[in-house]
Amino acid sequence: MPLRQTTARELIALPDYADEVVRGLISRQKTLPCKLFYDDLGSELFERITELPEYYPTRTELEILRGSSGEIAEAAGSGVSIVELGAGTATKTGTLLRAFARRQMRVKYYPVDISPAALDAAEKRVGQDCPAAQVHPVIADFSNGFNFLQNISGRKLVLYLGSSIGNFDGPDAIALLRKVRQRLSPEDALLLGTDMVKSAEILVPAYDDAQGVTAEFNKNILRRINREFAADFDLDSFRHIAEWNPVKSRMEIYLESTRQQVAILRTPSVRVILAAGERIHTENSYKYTLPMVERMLCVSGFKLERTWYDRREWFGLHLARV
Ligand code: AVI
Repeated sequence: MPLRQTTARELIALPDYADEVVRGLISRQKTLPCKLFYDDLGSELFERITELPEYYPTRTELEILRGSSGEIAEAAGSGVSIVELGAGTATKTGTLLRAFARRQMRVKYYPVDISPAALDAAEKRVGQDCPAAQVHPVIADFSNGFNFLQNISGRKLVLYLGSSIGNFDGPDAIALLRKVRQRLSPEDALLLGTDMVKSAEILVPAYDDAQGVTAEFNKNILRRINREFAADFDLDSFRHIAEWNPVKSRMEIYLESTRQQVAILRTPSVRVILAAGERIHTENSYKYTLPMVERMLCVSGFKLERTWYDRREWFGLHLARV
């Protein structure tokens, strides 16, 4: 956490994303990094999103896992340890772990997350869903790399589920996958979940639900900025926007100012001037075709081996090797 000197005597600790936040808010197209969604309330709101009728990705991926875990375990090979990046509370992993437990004597499961509370919940859940699995939680922040993969011995299957990769722009997604690739050996594999391209009639409601949970999730980023940067954003003066961009193949999420307004950040001192209708871009969620997935994996040093879909082909689980 960098320290900023505000007066000769006073030192204030700023979060390490402070520069990114300030740069984003004073740019011509204002932006905020979507990783800031996930404070305690944001993580709770995201859990609620995954249960909404309009938000199909979570239950669709689970449908694939329920139908294809046996085949996935067979294709991954024998004697593998399962490492789940961004495991959260491990809601979807039980089915897959049980399929591995049927094939091999021991299943080691390494849920990796930045949140110790989520890892505690993951350990409890897996204890119930697959008592045969040995759980080894790993607290890690991916922005510091994937060194922890080196400390896990033997064959590995790395899971990156939920289309979390879709929240990274192309070059950042490739950089992340390359870093994972560098820590893997030829006998290891990656299971990547991606949300597939589909009609705007399905996509837009998934990111702008009738109950307004996603709107609340989006606005919570300003609540966090208010708390962490002593700011005074008026949440009621912003509107949640979710748009499908077919050219960039992504859902784009914004907060649109409903009036001309000035928000002040006090630490560090920044004035944010917003015109009526001006937007803060808070998130992209990329949707893929199979050639897009193949290319992303290939450029990152992986080779796509096999894909499993749900019955509507809305979501894909891709097994890739180095
Ligand atoms: C975490 N991530 C894959 C979600 C998505 O669908 O892009 C985040 C999300 N944002 C709004 N709704 C869900």
